[in-house]
Amino acid sequence: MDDAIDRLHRLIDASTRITVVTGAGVSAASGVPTFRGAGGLWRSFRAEDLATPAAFRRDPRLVWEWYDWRRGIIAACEPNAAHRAIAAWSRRPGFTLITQNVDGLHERAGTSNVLRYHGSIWHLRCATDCGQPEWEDRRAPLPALPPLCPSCGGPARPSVVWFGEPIERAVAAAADAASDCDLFLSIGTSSVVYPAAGLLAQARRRGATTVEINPDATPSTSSVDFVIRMPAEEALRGSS
Ligand code: BJW
Ligand code: ZN
Repeated sequence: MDDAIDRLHRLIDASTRITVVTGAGVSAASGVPTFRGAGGLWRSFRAEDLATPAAFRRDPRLVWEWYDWRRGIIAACEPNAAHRAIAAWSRRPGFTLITQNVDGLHERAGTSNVLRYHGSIWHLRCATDCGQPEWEDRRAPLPALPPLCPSCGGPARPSVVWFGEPIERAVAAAADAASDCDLFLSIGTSSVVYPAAGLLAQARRRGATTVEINPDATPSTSSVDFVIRMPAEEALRGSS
């Protein structure tokens, strides 16, 4: 496995345009539960059942209880060695991080050029789209659920991307552009949620060398150039 890590370091040194996609596995060692797999149960709910506009319409308080609970966990977490290594890479010109994570740990590790593909759990927006721009609220727990829009007094929602919702146009366009790169790393994601999962194949079609870092196999495993079958925080420890 040391050979694979050496190979990764050589590739990073030799590449100008590097794009990284991360998922929940990158934050696992920080104590943030993943969505799927062992230990990935979100309070016995499936993400597919709560992270939807229909679930919010049906029971906004239940959905908010889930987010408030997660905000409380994340607030007590610190970035780990994987976040720090990616932050160090981000100081190179030509580097882009596309994260599916809403936890903000990459930003807290000092990463620049972060595309928050699925939004941010620390940002809220009006559920009725009254025109109020999204706002930041880092209180955990929130004093009342659901929190209210400061403009219209209607319910607010987390500014995240739920199933069936589009990726924010500018973010999707920037991620699409970043898939045109020399080296594309997929780290800590199950690669089952689209369109994020499609970025790797797109990068490969455009000629990128592709690498997966994940302790488990994913649907992308068979199509990458090589795999580092390890937890990200171990594979990237001391990497810069
Ligand atoms: C470690 C580790 C360690 C553990 N180190 N690794 C094409 C085909 C099929 C379906 C679709 C398709 N296109 C669209 C769809 C529908 C849908 C979809 O993909 N469904 C699939 C589930 C089948 N996609 C959508 O609906 C998307 N929107 C869309 O397509 O809109 C189209 C549209 C266009 C125009 C108008 C209207 C609509 C939106 C998807 C939004 C996903 N949202 C969530 C919730 C975000 C907010 C929140 O956090 O609550 O995003 S769901 C959830 O899954 C979250 C994650 O970002 C996302 C991905 O999960 P991730 O990060 O990969 O985590 P896990 O838990 O799955 O995996 C963890 C991995 O880590 C595992 O592999 C472990 O092995 C590994 N690991 N420890 C490294 N230490
Ligand atoms: Zn409003």
